[in-house]
Amino acid sequence: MENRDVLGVAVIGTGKMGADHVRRIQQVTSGARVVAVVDVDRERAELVAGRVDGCTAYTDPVAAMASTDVDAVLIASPGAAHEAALLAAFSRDLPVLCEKPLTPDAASALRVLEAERRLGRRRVQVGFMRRYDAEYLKLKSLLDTGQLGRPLMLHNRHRNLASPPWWTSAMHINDSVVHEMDVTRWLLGQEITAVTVLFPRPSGNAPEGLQDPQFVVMETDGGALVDVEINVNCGFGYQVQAEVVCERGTARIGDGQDMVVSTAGRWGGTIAQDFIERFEDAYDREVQAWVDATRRGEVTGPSVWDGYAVAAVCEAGVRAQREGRRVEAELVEKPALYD
Ligand code: NAD
Ligand code: ISE
Repeated sequence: MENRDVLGVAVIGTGKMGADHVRRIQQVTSGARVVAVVDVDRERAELVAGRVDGCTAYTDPVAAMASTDVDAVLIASPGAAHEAALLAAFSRDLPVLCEKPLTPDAASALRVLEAERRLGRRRVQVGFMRRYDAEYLKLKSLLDTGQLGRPLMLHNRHRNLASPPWWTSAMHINDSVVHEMDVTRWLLGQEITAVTVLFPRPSGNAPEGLQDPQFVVMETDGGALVDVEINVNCGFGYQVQAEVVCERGTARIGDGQDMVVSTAGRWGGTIAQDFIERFEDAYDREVQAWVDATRRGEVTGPSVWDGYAVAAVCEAGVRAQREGRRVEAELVEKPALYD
């Protein structure tokens, strides 16, 4: 790989995110090209491969990784398929960008962590892409200056237009709030120690039987309190907002006011309709950062430790939902590889 000018990437999973990453690598990212795509749905893999010159379609990730054209792997299959793909990439010592969640539970995340530790060096950047969003980056820089004093509370609103038919109440945590869990640890530099989930009366927009919205409260080892309104059938768009309350002030992002139009006695703007639109720049920056680091022979960004820590907090969150009580999150000791 070090001898090639352009990184040859295999994209595993060519659904909504995978297909968008293929487009991104071909049209936006510099220093990389897609040489292989993999999907258990052969037609889907062939459709996406057909859009890219010199790209081969596979149905088996291991076969794609065996190709000498492949220098690096982007995993965008569903979370349950990530562990097998990660371990296959480790066995060929290939660098990986793995979409969130690292894996669906703490035990499998720990297996991945142990496998990477045995390699003796980091190989994986985990796809917690809020860390690459311009507004989140600005918020993080401000907090890091210490001008506002210590952070006391973090309020988050995470709203999706509508949930797909297969959505479950646990997915509010594992699929959506997983982002705020990472954001909390990264923005505040603190670990999450306990989770409580409260349920307001379900929205009439939500499918029958789905607990939506939910209100998640997290505690941190630095004494901060974090809340997340997760509302996956808000009906009006895709909104992700965060406000940090510090000792000497507050800072808020995500209001999306890049242009305000006044006309006919009203003023207002537009609301993004999905994550692809809202976080387009963040995905671009995330993938470029991965390609650049990989070409330098480095691994940067969210680590397998971050993926594991969030998986452990998710597990606490799902138990908190089921058992209707505050549940503490437990982490193993952090290996030196991730200091
Ligand atoms: P999707 O269902 O649209 O696509 C998944 C694709 O993977 C499908 O085409 C499916 O056939 C294929 N697949 C299933 N098992 C596979 C396997 N073992 N090997 C290869 N391909 C397999 O899902 P999506 O919305 O694109 O989500 C994919 C990943 O991206 C998930 O991890 C999800 O959490 C993540 N995601 C991240 C964001 C973000 O904002 N960062 C947004 C959406 C999804
Ligand atoms: C999706 O998988 C994502 O990661 C989006 O960023 C999130 O907003 C959405 O709720 C998830 O389903």
